Amino acid sequence: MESLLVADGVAFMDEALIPVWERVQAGERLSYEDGVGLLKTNDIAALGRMADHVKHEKVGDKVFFVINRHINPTNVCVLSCSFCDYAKKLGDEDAYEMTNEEILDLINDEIREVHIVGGHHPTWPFERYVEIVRLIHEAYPNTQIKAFTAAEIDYFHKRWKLSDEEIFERLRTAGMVSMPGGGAEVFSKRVRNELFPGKAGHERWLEIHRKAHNMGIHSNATLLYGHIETLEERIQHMIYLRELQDETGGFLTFIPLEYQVGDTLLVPRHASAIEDLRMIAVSRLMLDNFPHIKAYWIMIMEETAAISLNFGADDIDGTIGEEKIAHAAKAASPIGVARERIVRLIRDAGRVPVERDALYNEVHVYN
Ligand code: V47
Repeated sequence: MESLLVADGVAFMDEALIPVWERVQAGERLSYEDGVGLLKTNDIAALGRMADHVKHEKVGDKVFFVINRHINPTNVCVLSCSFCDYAKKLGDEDAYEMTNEEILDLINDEIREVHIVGGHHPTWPFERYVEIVRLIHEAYPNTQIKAFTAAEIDYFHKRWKLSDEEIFERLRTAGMVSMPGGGAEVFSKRVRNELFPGKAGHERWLEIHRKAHNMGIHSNATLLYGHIETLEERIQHMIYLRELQDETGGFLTFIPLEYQVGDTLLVPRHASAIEDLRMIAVSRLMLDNFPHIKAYWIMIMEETAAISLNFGADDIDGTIGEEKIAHAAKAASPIGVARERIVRLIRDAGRVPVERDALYNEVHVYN
């Protein structure tokens, strides 16, 4: 096939992308059909260039990262989601519950953001979750706390008969500043029935984020891909998010999460690097109202994350520390990296590293 040169130096192998590129350049919103078409194209180079154009319009050459630490206080969980290797039942040999000392031992003055998610513990009172936030906040008042997914908030609501607003108010008073984007999985009743029937469905996930945004609490959003979901379901998921973002403007970043096969083996192998790049690029193009797209290096590996910085991603998460969820599912990435390694990775991609805080305030630009 011959390549066709068009404006802004994008060479197209797939001519069907040219009208989409025209709309992207005009700043027009892409449709559901556009999104599905983009996920099906083999013209990955043109897809990347289009997404990079949008990324550049939003933040220029900047790529953000944060000095952070993931804390997963317990893996004990009442749910049995069939994609999850992390959750254990009370009494299982490898079930754990961290003590206050163990939690504080993971943090130091340098950590700017703590990311807390864990299991839906059957017997921990809600107060234990609040206590974890308060404990960290009191010991490290300058460290921002991003805590508990919408799935956990829904569990607290059902288990302890608290309103979502009261849950948020108590967590915020204890020191929580924002919410992570987990627990969304795929916004599809079909996928939910098959993989995570006990967990909050998409209407509830969106409702919880809407309420958080209405209370001034920013949050992230995710999509778990590379298992049994269809391409159409991925795009529908992005459109639900785009609609809520139109309404509230409360989302900070979108993170496509590559399913880690581990022992759950929903599919024989994890998504390819090309598929990971495609997801980053398509989400940058579809989610025109999301400020940031994050390449989560823990799940797609550092090499693919580095390439994704030229495929629409403008954030690479952070140093992480000791992540447990993806590593329980045998993620091959290191459990944490140093600041210097992230700065170098971003520079090698030809971008400008910007250290940020949990709310994307710029802390230091590495010119
Ligand atoms: O919701 C569980 C996922 C999520 C597997 O907001 C799995 O900045 C892949 O949400 N393979 C938690 N994924 C992680 C998460 C997250 C990560 C990084 C940054 C942010 C953010 C949020 O992990 C869960 C679930 O979707 N998960 N099992 C698995 N086998």
